[in-house]
Amino acid sequence: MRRALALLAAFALATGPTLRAEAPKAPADCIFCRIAAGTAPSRKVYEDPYVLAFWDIRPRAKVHLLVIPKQHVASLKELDELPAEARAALLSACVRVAREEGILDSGFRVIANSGQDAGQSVFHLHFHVVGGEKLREDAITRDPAK
Ligand code: DGP
Repeated sequence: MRRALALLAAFALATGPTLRAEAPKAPADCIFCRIAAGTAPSRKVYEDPYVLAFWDIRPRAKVHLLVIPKQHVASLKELDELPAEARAALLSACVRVAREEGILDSGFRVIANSGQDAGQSVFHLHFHVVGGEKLREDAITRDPAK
């Protein structure tokens, strides 16, 4: 019995870091972490235990909101590091804020720029929820200059 327990303990020590889901470290200067923590200002429209939604500081449509997870992950590439509840809450929040801003039926777009080629500028996962007017059809294209 003692031998079995010792083996179990050795196994737990050996595999611990891979089995444990550790929250990724956020950069100290992450602006969206600071907004989520309430130490930087934002025009908040929705909050639950997993996500926060607020107006984009540089709106490019009549309605332009950002939906972020409170837990830091850099981009969609790291989506699987979030718990399933947060992943579900993110999409639900996109629909919810679209409804609350009155753009659910007129139409809206949800965009997540991920990485350099997509032009991501803030490396804390966020979904742009845009609408409130006719959006350009070609918002997802190759840069014609390249
Ligand atoms: P992206 O390019 O996809 O990484 O979008 C980042 C967006 O974040 C961009 O539209 C501007 C917005 N943004 C950057 N800093 C702030 C901020 O401090 N507050 C708010 N509300 N939005 C910000």
